[in-house]
Amino acid sequence: MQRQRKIIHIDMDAFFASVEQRDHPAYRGKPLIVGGTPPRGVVSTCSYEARPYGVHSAMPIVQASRLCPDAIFVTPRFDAYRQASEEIRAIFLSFTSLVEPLSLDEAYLDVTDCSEFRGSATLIAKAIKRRIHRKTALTASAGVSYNKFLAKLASDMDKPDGLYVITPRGGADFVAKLDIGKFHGVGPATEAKMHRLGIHTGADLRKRSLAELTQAFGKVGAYYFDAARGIDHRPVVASHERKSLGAETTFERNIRDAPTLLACLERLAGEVAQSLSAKQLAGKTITLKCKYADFEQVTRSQTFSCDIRSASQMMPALEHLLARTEAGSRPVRLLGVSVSNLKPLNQSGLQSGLFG
Ligand code: TTP
Ligand code: MG
Repeated sequence: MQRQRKIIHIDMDAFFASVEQRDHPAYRGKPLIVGGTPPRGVVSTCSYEARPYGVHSAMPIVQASRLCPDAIFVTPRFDAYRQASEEIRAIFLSFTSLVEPLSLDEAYLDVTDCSEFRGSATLIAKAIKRRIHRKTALTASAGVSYNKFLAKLASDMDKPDGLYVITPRGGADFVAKLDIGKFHGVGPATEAKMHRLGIHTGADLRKRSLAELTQAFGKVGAYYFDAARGIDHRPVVASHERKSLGAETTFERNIRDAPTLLACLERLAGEVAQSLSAKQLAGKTITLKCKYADFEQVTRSQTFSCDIRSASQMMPALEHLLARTEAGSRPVRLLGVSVSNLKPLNQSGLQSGLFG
């Protein structure tokens, strides 16, 4: 029997906006919106004072200013956010090396083997929150549970400045009441499909057999089957252990024309670059995966001596790799891009990334 794990998920509160309010006392206690500039800019995030107006991330700035005309609008200062992110990461690493960052403001920690506070994950989470506040003057919310799926949901339960624990006893009940859209990996498309199948909550999901779920969702069906029971075996993968980072897409219809394939690669490269940056990693090897309409799959890789971090670095290589497949003459159903040979970006890497 596998040992019960102790997982903490930490997520900073209104991260970009909180940094701005910390650094500009005039913004404190006011609706503050951080984002791009109109007409095309979108909201990165907003302070909690702006949330009752219905403003949220990814909303066009134009719409946010209609909802909350009195808000203060500022553009992001990524250097400041990156610095705060490095400070919180150092705090995580002072408790355990098993830290998996998801973005600048969010990480999973596996504290199963932490001896501090007699191994109490709840007390460790409190201590982390306290240290974060002392070091950065920012608040974080923590979720504590026995797997990643539940720890992440828990951190959202008591925001801002929250601490919420889902115990092994409480896990199944918590999941039963959960909206299906809140399950890890269920995006809008899968949510709609679940609804069509009559699955609206965790309790509905639990009534479905493994066979039914695998038939409807393929391999991830097994993940949903476990998740409905509060089970999630995904390990916390420390960023230095991560082998590769990738993104892929399956087309609704098979694609033959090169411009469409290249446009798709550009989008995937952008996604991979974004996750590399969020996790502060760089890689040396780039791999293109191509699955033809008949499901035969090939991969083509190229290794560089310099670090790969940006989509503009990836694109020439991907174009070259695509030319080494039969894409175009054979219809393609799936394309994937991944970067491997990863290593953490250090401070100097970040600097050259900003100015280079
Ligand atoms: P989140 O943790 O999703 O949001 P948040 O920290 O602002 O608020 P919450 O208290 O609800 O956690 O994202 C972290 C930061 O990432 C956020 O401050 C800004 C940035 N971000 C974007 O730039 N665009 C987006 O669409 C999202 C979701 C976040
Ligand atoms: Mg956050």
